[in-house]
Amino acid sequence: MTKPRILVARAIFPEIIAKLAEHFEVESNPSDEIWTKAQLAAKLADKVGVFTTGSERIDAEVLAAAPHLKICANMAVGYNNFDVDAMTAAGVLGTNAPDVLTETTADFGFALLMATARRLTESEHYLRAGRWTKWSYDMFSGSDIHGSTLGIIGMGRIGQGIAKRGAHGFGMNVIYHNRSRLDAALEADCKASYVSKETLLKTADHIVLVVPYSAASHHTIGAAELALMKPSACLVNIARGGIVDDVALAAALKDKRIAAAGLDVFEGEPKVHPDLLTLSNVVLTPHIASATVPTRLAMANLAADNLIGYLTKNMPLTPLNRAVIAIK
Ligand code: 8YV
Repeated sequence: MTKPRILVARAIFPEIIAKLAEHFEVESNPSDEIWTKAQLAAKLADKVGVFTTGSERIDAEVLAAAPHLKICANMAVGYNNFDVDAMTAAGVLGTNAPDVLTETTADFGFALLMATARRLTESEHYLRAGRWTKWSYDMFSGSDIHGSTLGIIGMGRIGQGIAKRGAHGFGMNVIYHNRSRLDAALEADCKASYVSKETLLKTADHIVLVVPYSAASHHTIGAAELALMKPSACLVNIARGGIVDDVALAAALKDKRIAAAGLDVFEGEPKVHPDLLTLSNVVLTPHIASATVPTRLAMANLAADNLIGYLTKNMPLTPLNRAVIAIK
């Protein structure tokens, strides 16, 4: 009996390919070429499943070229690369990779906050350039993390992980804004208080963005919001490009209207706005918040297990549009 055909759209751990190959005929992408939309659509013409990452956009046009497709398994918790409505209309299940990356990503959010507030990369570049000739009293003075007010926008699992690190580890006063308020037990666990977006912007010493990307969250931080922030404040974005208006942020950083920013995600990434590259008060990392070996392996395993679970037993682990399962 021939095995069902699936596509793995990006290079991935060999053991994940081997695991998938026990169940499926796998077309993979070991050279990690980034396919155009037309190439991806052509490759999906005879596939029942696809393993995607954030770089593959699955929309109505791609789905129309994939008549046999039943599942798209994303190796990411965020799934703004999926048009979920179009997938549901086409009877295609989407799955994401939640939970397995929560603590690793919260660790990184905190690392980026620390690096930004304490001017870590800026000072390292200075040292490496051979410019450190003497100590001085105000050299690379930044702002404190401990005891300061941490504002978190987006209080899902990762936001809660960052809140706990701040409140329990660094004695921070944690305030948050979210579409819905957490229940009292979760708030107590995170030692976090719910405030309006405006109060958060005005009172936080440091702001971390962990909100999922959608049309509604586009430019959650733009010129108006940056104007409300303290001039001493740091802004950290580990959510998605497009949550921050990068042009407005670059202007605010240039004019020192806020102190500094730490960015792991960018509008139009992997391109980065050229103004950000020239500024010293911004820490820039290439979308690596979930990048530890065990976590990336866990994410890849979860995506693979969603493909295997759905295509062999009709039982995906982390479905996004559950309605599709009932229809099939
Ligand atoms: C991924 C992420 O590395 O999970 C997410 O939503 O942003 C990252 O952890 C990236 O999306 C690649 O799939």
